[in-house]
Amino acid sequence: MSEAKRKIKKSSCGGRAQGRYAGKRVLIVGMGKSGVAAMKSFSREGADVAVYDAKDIEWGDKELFARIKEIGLPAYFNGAEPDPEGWDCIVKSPGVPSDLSFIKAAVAGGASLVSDLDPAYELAEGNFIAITGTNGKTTTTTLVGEIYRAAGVPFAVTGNIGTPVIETVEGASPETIFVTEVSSFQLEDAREFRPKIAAILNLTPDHLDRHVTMESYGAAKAKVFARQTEDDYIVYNADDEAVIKLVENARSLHFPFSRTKSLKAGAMLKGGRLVICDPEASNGKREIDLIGADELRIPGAHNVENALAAAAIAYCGGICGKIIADSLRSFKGVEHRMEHVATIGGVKFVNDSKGTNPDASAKAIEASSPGILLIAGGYDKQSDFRPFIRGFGGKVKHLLLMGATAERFKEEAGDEGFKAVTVCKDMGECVRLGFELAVPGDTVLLSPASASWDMYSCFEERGEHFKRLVEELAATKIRIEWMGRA
Ligand code: UMA
Repeated sequence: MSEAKRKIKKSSCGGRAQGRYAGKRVLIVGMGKSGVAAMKSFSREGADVAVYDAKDIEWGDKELFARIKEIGLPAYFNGAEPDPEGWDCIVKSPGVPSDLSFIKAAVAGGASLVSDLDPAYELAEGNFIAITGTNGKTTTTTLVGEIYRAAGVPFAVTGNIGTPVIETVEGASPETIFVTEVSSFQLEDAREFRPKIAAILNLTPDHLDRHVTMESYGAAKAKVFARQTEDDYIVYNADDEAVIKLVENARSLHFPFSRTKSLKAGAMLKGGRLVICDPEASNGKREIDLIGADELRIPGAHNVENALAAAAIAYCGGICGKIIADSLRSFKGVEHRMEHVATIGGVKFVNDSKGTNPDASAKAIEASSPGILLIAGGYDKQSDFRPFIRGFGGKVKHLLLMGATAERFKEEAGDEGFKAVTVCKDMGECVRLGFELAVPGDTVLLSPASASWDMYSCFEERGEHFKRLVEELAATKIRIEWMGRA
């Protein structure tokens, strides 16, 4: 593809629909990060805003409640249901399911239903890169952000990664690139969202408690490219059959990546090196050699895939090979993803709290050496743990389980003949027991294969708790050793 074509052009229409919501009756559903950001943004746009949350915000978040009262917004909290009549738009937070009765009734009455993705896209100056898939989203999004930082392009890393998209669009310029992590929950309600570059990293069962079937989970993910045209790019994993099938009918320019195949065009591994092939490169550089896979500082085969995806995205965005290569070489990974916390008495402690489904945790095991004391379990998304347990391949010595999935996890481990299992009352007991059972050279790995929402508000809080417990353990060990010497 030509250099000129690869460059992400300035947005031709600036904010695509500023003023669209002025005077409209908008109900914001969910007062978490996304809802609060949407409330501010829609109020600024001149919409007639009301807010809803199932929780008791008056007592749960006094500061937020006081602010809502101060602005004078109609508020429905703690079981109060809004009248479904008369809304122009329902802005639903990603964690809220669509089948709440008042939402269904409002939509039946003519209200449009959106996540924060469409309004953010409509209000934004600049262009979007959207990265989705079951796993690897956060690592790939962060890495793409680092590449744009190195290239000196104005950018914002945003979305499911932790900052609501609608919060980042204010103050952006037509040159801004929004490097956006998008979840199936956000995409489900997308109608207008059209990223210049969309990427699908992989597709394995997750969130089936919400989407019910793999088909509807895949259909939600497919919305990332549904509005794209032949001027846009779809970057996708050519090693993943489910992804290949999903993107078959995408109208955008296909630019795949692969760890195992040789591709005519795309990012791939060639003789242990990451390369980009582009037979149509206008500057004659058909093959760009980036770096050796052994130069990556993020461990595991899955991270080679994430690096290839990031390289492919950045190449489609017009970034030169040298900047891509340097960024890949220096990238150290993200917090809560295979994060080395400490080594105590020869036992490594690794925080992979971002392992929120069995497939993500399988990758953590693949990237670790044998001798794993695995801390797992959490919120129940109805995932089947049996294939995950079958994949331990002799590397896991003991399973320490906590949370809502603990008992089912134990049962499914038993079905697979894995008996070294202890159900613990909380994370503290898991960490203590893991250390007791470990010998020097082993790894105590927190990779729960489950979401955190039964015991924590988010996976970050779970990871922070694990890190604090490990630090306390290290301090106790030092104290005991010191007393022993004294
Ligand atoms: N609520 C209701 N009724 C319900 C369910 C929830 O009123 O039936 C209320 C809750 O009481 C709470 C609010 O909704 O006050 C929470 O909304 P939310 O769950 O959408 O959370 P936010 O704080 O807005 O965070 C969301 C994403 N959360 C989810 O998708 C569950 C965050 O992704 C994201 O970082 C943030 O928007 C900014 O974009 C987190 C996540 O876990 C990381 N994502 C899932 C994942 O990665 O697997 C998809």
